[in-house]
Amino acid sequence: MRILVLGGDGYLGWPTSMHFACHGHEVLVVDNYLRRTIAQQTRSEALIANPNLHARAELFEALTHCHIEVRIGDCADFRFLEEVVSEFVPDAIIHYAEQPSAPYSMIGFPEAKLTLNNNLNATFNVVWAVLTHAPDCHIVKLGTMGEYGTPNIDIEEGWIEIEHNGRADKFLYPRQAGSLYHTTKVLDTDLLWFYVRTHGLRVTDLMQGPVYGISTEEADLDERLMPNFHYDDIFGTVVNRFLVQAAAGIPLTVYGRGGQIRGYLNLKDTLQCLSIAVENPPRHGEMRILNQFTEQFSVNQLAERVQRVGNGMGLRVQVRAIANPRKEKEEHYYNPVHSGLLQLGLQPHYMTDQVVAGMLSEVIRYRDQIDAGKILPRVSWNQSDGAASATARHAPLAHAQNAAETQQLDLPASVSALQ
Ligand code: USQ
Repeated sequence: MRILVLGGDGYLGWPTSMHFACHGHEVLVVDNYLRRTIAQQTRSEALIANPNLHARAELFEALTHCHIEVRIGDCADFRFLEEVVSEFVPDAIIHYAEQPSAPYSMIGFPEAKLTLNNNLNATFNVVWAVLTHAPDCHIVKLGTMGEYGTPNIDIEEGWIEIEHNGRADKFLYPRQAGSLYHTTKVLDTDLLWFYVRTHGLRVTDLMQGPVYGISTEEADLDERLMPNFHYDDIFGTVVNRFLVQAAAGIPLTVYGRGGQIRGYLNLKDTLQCLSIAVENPPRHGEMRILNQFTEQFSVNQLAERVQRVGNGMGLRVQVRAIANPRKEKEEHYYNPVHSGLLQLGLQPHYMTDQVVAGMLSEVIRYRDQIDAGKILPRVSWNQSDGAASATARHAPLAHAQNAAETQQLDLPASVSALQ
């Protein structure tokens, strides 16, 4: 198949591109390095420095004889995206091209505006590029379990049947996200569902939980092919952060009471899920929604596991509850269905002690590169606590208050133009 990966430089985008290229597909990746730019500006660089996409693709080809085509450009720029889609005419688009950090989206106005503009414009442009130039193309959209929030009822797989005053109908399951980033994903869902209903698009929406891991079959070939492994408070997800903290002898940062439950999955399973989605396209006019995680844990359970395994390896891992910078339920009911991908053949890699030990050993190899200054949360969901959030910005931007000042963010031209 001809597979277009949007956001191909990311933690998931790059391993996904290698995976499909190694499985006989023709892969074109697109990225504008927005995440790299933001990571530099917020001092959130990854643990292991990654070469740029052209260099990574060249190295990957030398090692595997599999080719990945690279285009640098901005999916929020419709002219650029329609050119790519009309030339490549993909069978499937994997759409990761979004600002993916919840904390970044909560720093303040410029960051929220960037997240909203970038994410919605990219999705809207994908829809129109497909309608105009590749109407048979299957759009595989990375959604998030965070769209559902943590309701006090079971979470269904995308849809819910509702009976009301003696009548019944099926609707999108209610969504109530906990950050502006997660809210842009809710808005994406609505946009896609509208165009599926009215224009017959074929869409798979993968509602993914937090991903962990550093290893994939292809990334293991050379450290320069590794995913961008972030451990800071802005781009690092909780398991990856705990692994780095354990390796560096920093107490594990449990936010609040630690009863927050989420559905997690290994990076290797993200790749499996993407393959399953691409190989099983929905019909025209169908929006298939799959909850993409393999097991659920509370933050406390994760901390206990990393502590136990780390101590077994001779580390002295401490756990410390710190004030929660987010607004989220710290004790709650959580029971999401996740049978769709299993029925389609997903074979999970569970988070066993052995898997945690393997990840810890890998991180320990890079212990000298860990910057302890990147660990504590700098972004508060509580706007009155703005001073803390401002420290997450590049110094000259700390007092940006209006759209004109946000131009200083030094972003790709089309993103800045949309502010
Ligand atoms: N947490 C801690 N300590 C930390 C970091 C996080 O207790 O040091 C807690 C958070 O408060 C939260 C949970 O761990 O309750 C998960 O946080 P996270 O940072 O791993 O994940 P999140 O911000 O929700 O976002 C990540 C990805 C995002 C994706 C989402 C899936 O960055 O792109 O959409 O996971 S989900 O969480 O299911 O919405």
